[in-house]
Amino acid sequence: MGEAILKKPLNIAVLGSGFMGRAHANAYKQVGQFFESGYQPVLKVCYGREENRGNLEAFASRWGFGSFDTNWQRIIEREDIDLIDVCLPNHMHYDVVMAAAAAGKMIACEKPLAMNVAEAQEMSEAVCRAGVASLVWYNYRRVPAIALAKQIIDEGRVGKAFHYRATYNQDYTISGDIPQGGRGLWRLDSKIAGSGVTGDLLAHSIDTAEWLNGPIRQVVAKTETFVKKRLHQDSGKIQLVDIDDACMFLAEFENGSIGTFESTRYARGRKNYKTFELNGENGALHFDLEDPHILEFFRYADPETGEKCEDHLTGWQRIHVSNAEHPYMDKWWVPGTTIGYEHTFINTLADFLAGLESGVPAEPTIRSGLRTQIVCDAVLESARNKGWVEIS
Ligand code: SOE
Repeated sequence: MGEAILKKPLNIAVLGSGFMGRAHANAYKQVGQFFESGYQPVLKVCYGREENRGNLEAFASRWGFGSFDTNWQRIIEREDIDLIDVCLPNHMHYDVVMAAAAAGKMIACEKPLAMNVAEAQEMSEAVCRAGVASLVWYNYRRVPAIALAKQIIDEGRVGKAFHYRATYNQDYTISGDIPQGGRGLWRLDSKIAGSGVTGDLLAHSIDTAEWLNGPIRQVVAKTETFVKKRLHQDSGKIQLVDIDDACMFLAEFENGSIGTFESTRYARGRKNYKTFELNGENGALHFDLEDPHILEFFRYADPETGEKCEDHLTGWQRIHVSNAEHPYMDKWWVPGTTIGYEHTFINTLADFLAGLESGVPAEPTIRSGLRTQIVCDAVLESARNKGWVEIS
């Protein structure tokens, strides 16, 4: 006979019951099964709009929430809630984060953090003032292969960086018959989303790039909107589309390397094609999210001795990132087996909980996540003004 160790409950409110609401709810339910933590997330309440009450009720019961509510302000006022998780359309992030910080709640917010830098700056200040723990869900940092790339860079195996090349391409908006606005398609409405692919997809690429290769110093961008008018699901009218359907930009990094970034929702055949390649003096790395367990590494020189590898052995190594030695993988299955998209959220949450215990916050917090918003806004400004924009 023995007694189970009781963990400290962490009472969660998930605001939003769409794609991200599901991904996060799953993470809260799974994390304690696979990672050691003194905290046990408890799905207390979820929020959705009154118009979606039916869906919300079904969502609450499927994921085992204690209750649901169609009033998010009331949820934030609840004393029994520790953490507000924001899985709402982008135009709501500011109001919710400001209210949650004022109420002294921990906050986990989906990306992009805000509609623009001005909002993100205020949100960051509010969170700092309140002294609450926070997180922005840049989940791709927790793809084991991307975390391994970070480790390899930190070990000096890539060396002085010359080129960074990123893509994030999808193809789901090519048809002009797809409406804008409403559930699932609010990403096409600039009043709700803030921007198109820049905030939605390039924000991920920028977060990964700055994490791996350091800060971006300046950018020059070109955006395009291919379908200029679409039926709006809310108004029932044909309305102008003013999000960026595609965006490409050049970047100069503070470490002297130069980069290209490409993102579109019109790359026929591409579903969630997020890639990067980093070419350095000692080696190179390549990653493609459509093949998420593989990290390609080109080993040219030993970082310690600076000596070139033997000529007949140089070449790309295809690392199947599934060994217990690889980031996060000791928490999952046996070597050679794989994990999926949903696990990136579980890994992220595990880091957040570990940060609560150690006092060293998991990155990015809302404060450091502001950085990606700054770069996104610089990219959009550059596209508008057709010139380089420096990032302070
Ligand atoms: C858009 O289609 C989207 O769902 C993004 O909003 C997510 O952040 C991305 O990871 C997958 O694509």
